[in-house]
Amino acid sequence: MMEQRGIPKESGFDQSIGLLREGYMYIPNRRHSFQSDLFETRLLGQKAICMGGKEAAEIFYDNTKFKRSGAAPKRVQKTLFGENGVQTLDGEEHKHRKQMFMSLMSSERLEHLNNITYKHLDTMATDWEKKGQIILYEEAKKLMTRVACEWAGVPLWAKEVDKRADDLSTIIESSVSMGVNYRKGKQARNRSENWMKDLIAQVRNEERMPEEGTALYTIAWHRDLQGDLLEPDVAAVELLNILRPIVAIAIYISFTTLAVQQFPEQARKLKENGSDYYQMFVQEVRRYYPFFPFAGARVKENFTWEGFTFKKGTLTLLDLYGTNHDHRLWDNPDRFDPERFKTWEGSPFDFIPQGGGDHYLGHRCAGEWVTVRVMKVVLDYFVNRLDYQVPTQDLSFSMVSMPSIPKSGIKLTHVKKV
Ligand code: HEM
Ligand code: MYR
Repeated sequence: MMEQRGIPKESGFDQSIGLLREGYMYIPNRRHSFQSDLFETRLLGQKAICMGGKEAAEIFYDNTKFKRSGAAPKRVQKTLFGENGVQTLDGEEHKHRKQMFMSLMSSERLEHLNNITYKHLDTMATDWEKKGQIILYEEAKKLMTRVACEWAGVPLWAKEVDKRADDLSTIIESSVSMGVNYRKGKQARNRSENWMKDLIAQVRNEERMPEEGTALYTIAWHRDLQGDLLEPDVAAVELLNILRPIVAIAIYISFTTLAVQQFPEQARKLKENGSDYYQMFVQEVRRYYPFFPFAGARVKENFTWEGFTFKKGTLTLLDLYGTNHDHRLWDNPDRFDPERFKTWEGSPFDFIPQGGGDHYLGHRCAGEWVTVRVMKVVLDYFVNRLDYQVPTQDLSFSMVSMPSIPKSGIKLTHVKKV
């Protein structure tokens, strides 16, 4: 019989405060001090397992071992995810719903996204030339709101852009918050869901005819395994599962520009080397900077791994940030080095900024290709089509508040198209 080892246990009644206090480093700090890829603690008033590393990721994305129903805290559903969306599904129902998302990610649709992103960026850059200073994160939110809506087939009036961008980014920024910010996040979600519900109803009543292949069309007409259309509030949550995270790319746009500023030697190679370097640079931005801290699931059935027993129902968090910075997987993980991706073997379990495993069969982010594509278009534009200056400012970012956003929002001056 295999020896049953105990999981290292964190003492204390509940560590939710510790998690909020240490943010992205909460799991990595304890993996380090326990010298263990997994440990037990208490979070949100219950026993929880935290784990990280390539082998842990492989286990976490094994659908026979973990499930998602009941995993996401209600608070996170009321703001970030929405209720009853793809994130909460399991089994055949999940596979079917996920296929709906992945059908939006064809190479033609990604090429279209590329062109839309370039078009809106070029229009906004003309406007930036007239301003003394811009705050890149604020501009990127508006850019990505325009891109998201056009790509998804969602109509957007020019006068609406600021309000919609504000709501969509408030949902993201308030995903881990309390008090007044949490309430603002919930209100922003409610307004956004109502906006989506109206559009879905218009499509179903044939008052509106979005182009086939767009998210609005696909989600409005999607049928579940029983052959029924999605409930209107679920369809609204899923359409927001497209719009909201596209707007979240504004954070990666800010980090990409920060990387160009912080790592001039690596950025110079963008001009010297070919398009592969853009891909590697963007991958390194996603690996290096903190964004999504961890993913959550529940143990589906009792099982034993590495001598540790995982009990049915236990909340389990997978350390995304820490796995991307695991020194056993990455040489000098705290060095920004795009060239490490030249020799990266492409494992679905070691580079997991947007989750791991398989896009179709598991919960790995449906929008990973969208994210990379948009980041590359914007990076190319900033390096080859724009001149700008970065005035003295606080370019730091928090390793505690989630999601982390560069503190100054990245101020740029003297923006000029070249
Ligand atoms: C799921 C991160 C952008 C759509 C996820 C997950 C993470 C993630 C960590 C969960 C993985 C898991 O639970 O195992 C990010 C980050 C983004 C981003 C950091 C950067 C902006 C996008 C975009 C889209 C998108 C652009 C859509 C166009 C989704 C969907 C899911 C998801 C639909 C749920 C997948 C499922 O449950 O099967 N994302 N994402 N995300 N993401 Fe993203
Ligand atoms: C998205 O909008 O889906 C992508 C970006 C959201 C980033 C939010 C990061 C903090 C969320 C932590 C919640 C973890 C719940 C298990």
